[in-house]
This record gives sequence, structure tokens and C-alpha cells, in this order.
Amino acid sequence: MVKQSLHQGKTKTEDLAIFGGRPTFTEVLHVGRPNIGNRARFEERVADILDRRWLTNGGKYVREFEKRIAELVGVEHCVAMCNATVALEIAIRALGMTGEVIVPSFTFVATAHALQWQEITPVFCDVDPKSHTIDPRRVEQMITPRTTGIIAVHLWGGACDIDALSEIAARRRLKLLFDSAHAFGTSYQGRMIGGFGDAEVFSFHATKFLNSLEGGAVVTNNGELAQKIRLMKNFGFTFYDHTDYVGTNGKMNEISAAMGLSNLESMDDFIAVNRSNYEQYRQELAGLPGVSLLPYNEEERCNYQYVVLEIDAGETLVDRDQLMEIFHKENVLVRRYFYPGCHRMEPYRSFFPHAGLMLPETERLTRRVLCLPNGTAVGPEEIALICQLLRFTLENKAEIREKLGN
Ligand code: T4K
Repeated sequence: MVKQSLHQGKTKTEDLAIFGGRPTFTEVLHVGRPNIGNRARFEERVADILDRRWLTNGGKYVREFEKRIAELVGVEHCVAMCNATVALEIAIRALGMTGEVIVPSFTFVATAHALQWQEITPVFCDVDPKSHTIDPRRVEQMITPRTTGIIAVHLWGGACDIDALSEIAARRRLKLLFDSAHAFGTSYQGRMIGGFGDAEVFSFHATKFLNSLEGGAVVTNNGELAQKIRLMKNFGFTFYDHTDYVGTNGKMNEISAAMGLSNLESMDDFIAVNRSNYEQYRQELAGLPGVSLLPYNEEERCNYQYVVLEIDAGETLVDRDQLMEIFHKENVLVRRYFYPGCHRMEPYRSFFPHAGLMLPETERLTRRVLCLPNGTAVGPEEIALICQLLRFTLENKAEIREKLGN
């Protein structure tokens, strides 16, 4: 938990740090502070790695991590990697995707870059306004003779409409890959995310629900595909001095796997903290006009990692970017993920200058979404202050807007 002095009780707008008041927090609160499990277990494993002098290249901890992930998710194969971006790149190549691949623009730019990096064109598709995930009805409209696949993203850990996407992929003979970077530990219709489509990719980056410092994995039930991916992430070596196809270096190292394993042992604790934080946000932000909290489907397993607000500036008067500025000055580094949308980032903006016309929901969400801190680094006291700050701002919205000069 963050240890810091807190300056509470803003009673007039001049008390806001943006107008010269003292910031609510003396130390910065981040979205994406890592969840850290049992340190003693991690340190024991690190000592063993150093003693055994086996640091990478298919070591025992990577193998154990892969086994544990596969069991937990209920898939036959897990190939651990150095990060999810490289895991996506390798999965895309191993699946034989070429030409054009349909992806949401409302995602972290790594999803699109993993395609463009190998000269495959990402074709941006709009998302469903409720779930923020790719809209299957729009997918069909984006298919051309060059389309070879779909990469759908389980954004914020909420599952895409997997049934509809699987049906389209099967009927149109397209590969279906899920970017499940946010969705480790979550389920869809009672089945764990990880076993759908041709393959799924998890991220174990420091900011993710479960981290291995940096890390990622491809999971699949397709043994042939898994074997190909396993070789590709190790330069394509089939024996000591023999390759059958091009490969790269996507290996996870032993220290990362040790961190991943130690965090897996604390996974239930992380979920409990995330859930309780999320519930507190839900209660304390309830009824704030113009502010809605993205719900989790609680009939499924959720990791509750992301606290995602949508700000309707028509009601709040102070818009999302102004709110972000106010929070930053109070030392709460809220994030406007995934602004401005991949289609507005280079090189895509130059390639497709009019892509936004096809992406009205994406354009809307990139102006509205604000992510708040969650995870084991924040606790009830901080959350109460964050919620008070938002409430205070909106209670004084007209005056604040005036002062901000809009
Ligand atoms: N697909 C999707 C849908 C993704 O969201 C991502 C990654 C990927 C694919 C690719 O996965 P990887 O290749 O990374 O495995 C962060 C993460 O770097 C990125 O992994 C993540 N998505 C994305 C959503 O968030 P930034 O640019 O926001 O990172 P940064 O450095 O601003 O960190 C966020 C906050 O976390 C900071 O305010 C500080 C805090 N932080 C960060 C680190 C690394 C810490 O407190 N400790 C730390 O060690 O991208």
C-alpha cells in the first residue's frame, strides 16, 4: 500500500491543485502498479536459478510456468515468451496470416504493430459501445479478398463476442487469433479465456493483472501450431544446428518465469483486492451524472484489473481531458487508454487518413474513457479520496469549467 501523507478536504475550487491548491497525494498514484506476490518464494527461486546457472533457453521454471498456465486455462499447449508483442508477431506468422487482417483500432497499439511489423495491413474495425470489443457485425463488412484473419481483443478483460466471431471466421475461412493481453484469469460462458479461436495471446507485462516482469504466452489446443511457435521463438532451430524456417528470439527467461510462478500463487489474493477496490469505486461513484463505470459480467470469472470510466462531457461540463488534467495535478495519474485509437497513430494515420469515418464508436470512446488506479498498490483510503475528488469536481463543474476557460 502507498505510504504517503494525504491532503484531504477540498472545500472550494481554489483548493484544487490545478488552481494552486495542495495536491491530494504527495506521491504519484499510477494506473498499472505491478501486483507483487510472495517475495520470499520469488527470492528462493531466483537463488536456485543462480545456483544452477541455468538462466534461459527452456529452463525448468519456464517449463513449470507453461505447465501451470496451460492447466489453469484448460488448454493443451502454452508457449511462454519474452512479451506479448513478440508472442502476437510469432502467432500471426505461424498462422500464415498475410495481406489484410481485421483488428479493432480501440486497443493498445501493439495489436496493430504486430501485423504492420511484418507488412500485413491492419484493417481497423469499430467496436461495440457497451463491451468496447470488436463488433462482429462490422467485421463482416471489412472482409475483402485479401483478408486472411481476425485479431479480436478481450479489452479490459471482458470477453469479445467469441461465438459470433468464431462463426464468421469458420464461414469465411479466416484465422482467428485473440489478443488476450488483459484477460488472463477470466472466462467466457464458463470456459477460461485462452482456449478459443486458433490461439490466444496473454501478456504478463509489469502492468498486467499477473506479471512476470515482462512476459507473454501463446496458448492453443492445436499441437502442430504450438510446435511451430515453439521453434519460431527459438530462431527456428529444430536441432542444434538445423532450422526449417525463419525464427526469432522470443524466449522467456528463468527470472521472469520465477516471478510469474510466484505471482500465480497469489493470484486469488490479487483478484480479491481488485474486486474489493472495484466494488468501492462502484459504490462511491454511484449516481454521479455523466460518469459511468464499465461493468464486469459477474456471472463469469473476472480479474477486475481495470477500472474504466466513461465521461459524458455533455453532463459533466468538465470534459475527459480536463478531468485528466485535474487528476494529474492532484498526483493521480489516471490514463486515457486507448487514446487516440490506433488509426490516429502513425503510420496508420498516414496510410488511412479517413479511417475514422468507419469508426464512430471508437472515436467516441477515445474521447470518453478514463482509467483509474487499481491493483494491490492502492487501498480503500486512496480510492475514497479519488472518488471524493471526482465528486467535488462535478459538484462544482460550472465554476471549474469557467475557470478552465471553456
Ligand atoms: N495487447 C494489448 C491489448 C495490450 O494492452 C498490450 C500491452 C499488449 C498487447 C502488448 O503486451 P506487452 O508486449 O507489453 O507484453 C502499458 C504497458 O507497457 C503495456 O504492456 C500495456 N499493454 C499497456 C496497456 O500499458 P504504457 O505506455 O501505458 O506504460 P507506462 O510505462 O506508462 O506504465 C503505465 C503505468 O504503470 C505508469 O504510470 C507507471 C506504472 N508502472 C509501470 C511499470 C512498467 C509501475 O508502477 N511499475 C512498472 O514497473 O503501456
